Amino acid sequence: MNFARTGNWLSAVWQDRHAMVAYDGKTSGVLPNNMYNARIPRPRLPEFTCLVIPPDRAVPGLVEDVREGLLQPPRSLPPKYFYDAKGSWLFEQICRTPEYYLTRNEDALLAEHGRSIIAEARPDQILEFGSGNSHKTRRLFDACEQTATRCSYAPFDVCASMLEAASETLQSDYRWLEITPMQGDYHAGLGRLPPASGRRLAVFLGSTIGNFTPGDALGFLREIRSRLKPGDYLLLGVDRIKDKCVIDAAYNDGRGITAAFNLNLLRVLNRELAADFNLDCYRHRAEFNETRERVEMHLVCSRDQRVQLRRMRETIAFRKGDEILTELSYKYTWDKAEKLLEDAGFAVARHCQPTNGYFSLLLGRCN
Ligand code: SAH
Ligand code: AVI
Repeated sequence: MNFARTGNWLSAVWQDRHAMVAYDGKTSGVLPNNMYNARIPRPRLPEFTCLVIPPDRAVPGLVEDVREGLLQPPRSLPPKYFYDAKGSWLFEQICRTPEYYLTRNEDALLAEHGRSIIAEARPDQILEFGSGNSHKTRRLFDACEQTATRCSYAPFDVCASMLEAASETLQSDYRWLEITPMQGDYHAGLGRLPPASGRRLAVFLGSTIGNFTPGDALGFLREIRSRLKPGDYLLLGVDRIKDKCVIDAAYNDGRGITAAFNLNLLRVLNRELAADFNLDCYRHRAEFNETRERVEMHLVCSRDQRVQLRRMRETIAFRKGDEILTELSYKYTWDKAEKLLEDAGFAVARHCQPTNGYFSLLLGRCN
């Protein structure tokens, strides 16, 4: 696959979307599928500004993470830096690729079981971690409408532009929904989230839990549990172990969108650290490691090069073949997914999967 070619068309599409975003007066590239309708002027929607959630404990920032992870081998960076406005938009495009089965399978499960999930949890508030464009969460709002459940929605994400645009779009479709977008880093603790009265349904979709190591995943779900009370619920989406070819294809889509998403990390470093990564010198590599039950995603340097990080007054000497580990994406068995939820202090109330067994949607109850 020639990334230079696919990268060009993706950049053109991204710029075109942003021209329309400016036209619409919005701040992010989150627009509906039928993009070209966005050229038709629409009545102004209410505008949202994120509530910024301060860190509850110190977490390294980009400079510390780069100092710790990138300056010497083995090189790695945490995946949260993927999600600037462009990275969030690229992730949306990944979700639409035919190879990325995760989104379609989870969405189908939510469509099928959303109503019974809402009927059981009867939430006063849906609190979603890593909410992104909140697209699949619509299945829960639809179920709320069908069951006359009136709840509020608190999406929590690191990407403010995505949160604000998603909130505006949601509000236009669900006028009754009280939305409070919250911007912050969930690794920095949940202690500063605004308290909620009534029943809570915490939601963590997309198998984003797979981007945590199993130990960190358990720690994070326990932290969520500690913010909930008996009678509250957690809805968790988990990707399952399956044929390696299916997983490898999902992380190496034919149009090079995952490659562009991965490479965008270097663009973030160029912008934030006044660095001079030449994106043409790196290629995307992602493969399912069957022994470790995880996809390992890398950027591979294709020739010797020196990179300046001017804001940090550092230089990195890369050799041809050097790799940066950019993401791990753990996959679970049916049993391991349940054990994770139980070990975190939830009782498994429901566990749904499609007939192909590709994905798990688990509802955990706080007893
Ligand atoms: N839930 C959506 C999006 C998944 S992509 C879906 O299933 O499609 C992962 C999301 O988590 C992104 O929106 C990203 O911005 C967010 N995210 C990643 N790291 C984060 C962090 N440390 N704190 C808060 N949000 C984070
Ligand atoms: C957000 N997360 C669950 C995605 C995943 O599948 O690990 C991110 C992603 N990386 C490459 N493609 C999608």
